[in-house]
Amino acid sequence: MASKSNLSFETRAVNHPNPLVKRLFAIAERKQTNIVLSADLTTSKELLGIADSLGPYIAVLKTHIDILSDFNQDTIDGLVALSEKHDFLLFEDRKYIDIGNTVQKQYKGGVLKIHSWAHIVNASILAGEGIIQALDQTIREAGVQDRAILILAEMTSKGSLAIGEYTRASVEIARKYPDTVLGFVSTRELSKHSPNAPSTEDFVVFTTGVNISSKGDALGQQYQTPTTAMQGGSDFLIAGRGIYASADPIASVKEYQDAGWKAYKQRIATDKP
Ligand code: 5BU
Repeated sequence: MASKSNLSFETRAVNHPNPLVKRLFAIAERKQTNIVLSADLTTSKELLGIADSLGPYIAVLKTHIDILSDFNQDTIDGLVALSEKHDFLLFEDRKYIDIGNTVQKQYKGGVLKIHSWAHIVNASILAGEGIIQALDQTIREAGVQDRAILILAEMTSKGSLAIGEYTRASVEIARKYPDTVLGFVSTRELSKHSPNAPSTEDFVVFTTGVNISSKGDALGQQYQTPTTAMQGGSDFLIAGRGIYASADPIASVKEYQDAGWKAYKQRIATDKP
């Protein structure tokens, strides 16, 4: 069994081969937070405003850059400056899903130039391994140390077909790209009971659909709490409306930060491999 979730981020950082994961774990320990803010705001002013005010409490800022009505280079410059100011990584939730050749163009180019600023992107393996090969190649060609991929292995929406064989194949493909695939977007730890797992394997689990006070929304979203997500082997908790749409986003982000960190501390104190 290759579960690393009973170990502290600090210990995992020491042994982890990926420099971006080392940096992510170091940020989490330094700021005592495993919160990923899903900042689904639709103007640059709102996005940069929330990133600045909540930046001190988060490890990663997750964007949907294509929902901005006024996207421009200043938006990117602002995000990069805030990620340095507050010490968080940028994750563009682009969910690439196409043939490798197209995805390379979408990742590197267009108006969004996602590779130039997002530390982390995610992709579905519905189209096969070529998509991961394409993103991996782009990252290697650029020769940078701080770009990586999450495979979208499960989804939180009702009726999601990202289950079963699709999820198993996500893990198998991730294993082939240890330098650039840092883990999964999934509702729980996936590789723990896998018979093929090498003992050094340490995928990072990002979990969406985290909300303290709601069970879901009217369009199929399904939530779990920070505590249940952490008990299921999640490492980083992605929360959006539960934080930014609350009456007091700073109080809310602190509440999520406390809940996530407490559950993390409990897990490393009690969980056994
Ligand atoms: P919410 O406001 O906390 O419901 O936002 C959830 C965010 O996570 C939103 O940006 C979604 O696009 C994203 N998401 C998700 O909700 N479920 C998934 O399975 C994946 C992403 Br992958």
